[in-house]
Amino acid sequence: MLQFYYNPLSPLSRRVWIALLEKEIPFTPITVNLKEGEQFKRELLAINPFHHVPVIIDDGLRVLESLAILDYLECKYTQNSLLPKDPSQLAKVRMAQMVANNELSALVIPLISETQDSPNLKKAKRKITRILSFLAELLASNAYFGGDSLSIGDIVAGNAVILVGKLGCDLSQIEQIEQWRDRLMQRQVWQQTQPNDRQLAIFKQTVQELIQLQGKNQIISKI
Ligand SMILES: N[C@@H](CCC(=O)N[C@@H](CS)C(=O)NCC(=O)O)C(=O)O
Repeated sequence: MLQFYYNPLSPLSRRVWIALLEKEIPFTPITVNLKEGEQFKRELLAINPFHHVPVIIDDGLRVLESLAILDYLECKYTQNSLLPKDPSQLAKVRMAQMVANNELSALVIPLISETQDSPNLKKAKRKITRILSFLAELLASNAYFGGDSLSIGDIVAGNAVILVGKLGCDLSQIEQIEQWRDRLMQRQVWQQTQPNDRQLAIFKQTVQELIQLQGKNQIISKI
């Protein structure tokens, strides 16, 4: 059976976790305790030399990098497809995915580390508003980025947007985004995988500790 190395508090693991559950792929979960530094153990470094989760091992194939894993799962397991065939829908799905991955994810750091009156926090929030407006434009009147059904774009962008919402960004400023977030959160898989308040507090504390240890710039790729 497919082995899934992950941590339930890791936002990038959550992308893969959701895809596995949404596609109803049987898997064995293996929790890596990042707080205890388990990712640096010899056996885990053999699986991912960059000491990151998520990683999957499927039929003897090791796949790391969350976006590569999502594409692999979609290609190998055709049920409950997460990618549209229509070119314009596919373009929208990929834009949502890439903008969330390349522009939005890094802004989680200032939301956690900056004080309320900090200019960096204000700047980050302004950029988040710009990103949310762009995502709303992509959604237009559709339920999801690829049309009527959930896609990889919704999984990657949805996780990032839900997280920035929980970290104090006002999602109600854009009605379409708030409704889309609510639509995602009505899905049983999303209710099962999103962190509760206690888990969110632990995640924030872990990020703060990493910032103190390594500095803000170094940890952006690690959350
Ligand atoms: N680009 C990788 C990044 C994975 C990543 O940074 N994972 C974090 C958790 S969300 C991690 O394992 N951090 C532990 C560490 O850096 O030691 C991906 O998308 O899979």
